[in-house]
Amino acid sequence: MITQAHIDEYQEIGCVRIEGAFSQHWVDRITGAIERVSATFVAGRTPEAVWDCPVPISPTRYEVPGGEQMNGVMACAQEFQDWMTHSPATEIVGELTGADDLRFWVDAVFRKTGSDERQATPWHNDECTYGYKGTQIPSLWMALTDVSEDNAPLLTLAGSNHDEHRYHSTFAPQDIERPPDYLPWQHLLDRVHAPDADIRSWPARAGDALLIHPKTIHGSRARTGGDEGSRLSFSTRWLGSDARWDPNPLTLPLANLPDQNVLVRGEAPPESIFPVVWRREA
Ligand SMILES: O=C(O)CCC(=O)C(=O)O
Repeated sequence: MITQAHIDEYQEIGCVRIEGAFSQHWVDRITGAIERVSATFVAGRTPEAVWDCPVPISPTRYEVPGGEQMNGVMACAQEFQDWMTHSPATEIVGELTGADDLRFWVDAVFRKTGSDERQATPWHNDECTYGYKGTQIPSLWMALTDVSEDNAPLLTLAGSNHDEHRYHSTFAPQDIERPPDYLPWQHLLDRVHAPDADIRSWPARAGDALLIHPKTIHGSRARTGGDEGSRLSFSTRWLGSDARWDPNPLTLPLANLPDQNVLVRGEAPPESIFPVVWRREA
C-alpha cells in the first residue's frame, strides 16, 4: 500500500494522504465503536475498558462549540483493538516512518457538526507538549466521513516538519523559563498567517488516512457547507523505534501512570506500558 512516493512526500512536507487505507469494514466498525462510546458518555457514564490495554490513558469526552472531542478511548471497545491488530494501521505508520518497531500511545476523536466556525481545530503541532522525542512519533489520522473542502479538511504548513526548534504550547505552564530550543506560540501563529505561508489542504474520502509528522504544524477548517451534517475523524499517536523519553519543564506529564519512575530519560518506552505492537519483518 505504501509507495516510495508516499514516503518522499511525507519526508518533504510532513504529511501524506494514503487513499483507501482502510476498507469500509474498518470505517463502519470504528464509527460504530465511537458512537457507542460517545453515547455512554452522553448518558453520564464513563465507558469501561473492555480489553487489557496497558497504556496509561483514561477516556474523556468534552463538547466543543460545534462538535465533540474524545481522548483515550482505545480500551473502551473491542473494535479498536481489532483495528490496531488486524487493520493496515501499524504497517502504514511503520513503513512511512521507517521505524523498526511501533508502540501505540494515545487516541483522539474529532467530530464537527453544523457549521460553527469555532469548531475549526486550532493551529498546533503534536510534539509541543510531548516528553517523548524522536522523528518516528507521528499521528495517523483516519477519515470516517468524506471530508470535502467544505467539510473541515485538515490544513498543514508544508515543510514545518523540518523545524529545528519546538514551540511553547498554550497548554504548557506559561510562567516558567522556556528551554532554549523553544519559540513562543505566537511565532507559530505568525508563520501560518503569513501571506506566503505554504498551507496545504487535505480533503479525504472515508477510509483515507493522513500521516502527520510530530513537528508538522496543522489545524482544520470549520465546516462551511451550511448543512447539518458532520465530519468525523479518528487520530492515533504512535511511538517508533527512535522514541526516547526526554522531558523538560514544558512536558505535560503522562497522567494515570502509577509509577513515573518507569520513564527513564534517554530510554525507549517501557514495554510494560507501551508494548510493541508491530515489528518490521527481517
Ligand atoms: O481532526 C481534526 O480536526 C484534528 C486532528 C488533529 O489535530 C490531530 O490529530 O492532531
